[in-house]
Amino acid sequence: MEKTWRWFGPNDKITLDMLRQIGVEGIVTALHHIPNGEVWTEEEVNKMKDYIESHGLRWSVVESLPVCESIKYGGADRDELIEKYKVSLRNLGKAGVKTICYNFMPVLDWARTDLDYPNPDGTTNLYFNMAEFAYFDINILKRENAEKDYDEETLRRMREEVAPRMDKEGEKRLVENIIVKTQGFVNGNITEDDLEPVKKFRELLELYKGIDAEKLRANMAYFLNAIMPVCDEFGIDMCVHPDDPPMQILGLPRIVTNDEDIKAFLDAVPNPHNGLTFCAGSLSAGAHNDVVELAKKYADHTHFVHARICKVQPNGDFKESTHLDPRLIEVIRIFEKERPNVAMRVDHAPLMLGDDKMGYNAGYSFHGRMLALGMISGVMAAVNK
Ligand code: DNO
Repeated sequence: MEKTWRWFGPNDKITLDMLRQIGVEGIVTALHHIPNGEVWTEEEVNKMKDYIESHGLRWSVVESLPVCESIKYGGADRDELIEKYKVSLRNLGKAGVKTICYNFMPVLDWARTDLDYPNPDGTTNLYFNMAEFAYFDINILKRENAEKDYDEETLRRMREEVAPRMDKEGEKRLVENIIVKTQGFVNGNITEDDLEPVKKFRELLELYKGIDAEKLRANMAYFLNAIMPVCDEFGIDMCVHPDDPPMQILGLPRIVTNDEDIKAFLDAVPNPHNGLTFCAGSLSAGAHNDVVELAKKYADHTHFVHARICKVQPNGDFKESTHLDPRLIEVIRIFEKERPNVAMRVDHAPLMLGDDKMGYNAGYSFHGRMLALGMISGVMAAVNK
């Protein structure tokens, strides 16, 4: 696979020159300065492409070309927004940037409750605590009937373990982690500049009243059918990112969570350009998924690989595991054999050796990811020998 790296543009503290020194071959990035829904012009696309190429690298993958909420819930302006999306795709296609990662998660992209959970060795990791998430949903967001979405044990942990240690600071931290810090930099709906993130978040949830999984699926197929002619013309591969975590949350439908879901969106729009970002990390965050089996089954439909993996506890909490987890080694073996030309990037690595002082985007440390890339590169060399 091509060794790529998610880089956040010329303002990223990690420079392209640094990346060349650590064995990165291709860049995964987006035009983060362009607001969601606006066209990526030829000029802006070429500017980014030229910048990357002037540093001896190539722009391998767009992550993400964001799909506006209105396309997801089927708003009145969705056709207009899809037309703009097609123009952006054409401009990328003309520039030769032909792998496009996107997601179809309503309102919230990925979710974590803790961004610096301490490990015994002194590094820190991302963590998802189900009981803290329930606390956010029930006590902070105050979503109607939210209790019904959690099992007894989670509610007990919430009452007995989370609530007694929560104070204003703790609640603020949960809000920041769940709907601000993990979202803003991925072109999410909420940024650090929003003064009332919870209020804004509630308004966003309202947009999905009456949208169930079936409607969301139909809207995804509508979107894909509309853009496939452009993908056919330019040879563009669309690859949807699985929902992270792969389950219904906050009363929102989620439709890329498991084997049946993946089969359903592939069957709904049977075109080789309609494919998957195989994010082993997102899929493994649900105990129902066997990532190795899924990798075998969907390798042919995968256009981009995210190398990371999670360990789920019996209570539903999950943590990012080491990049040398045996399941991830198997996943790498499968893709090296079946899809040797797809792009792969390491994802969500620990904070280590001073990373914590650098203000990197959550999950996107330098030293942690460099170590992970070293590990994955070693695995690739070994499985190919
Ligand atoms: C988080 C990322 C996601 C991903 C998008 C793709 O770290 O994996 O934000 O980029 O869901 O659209």
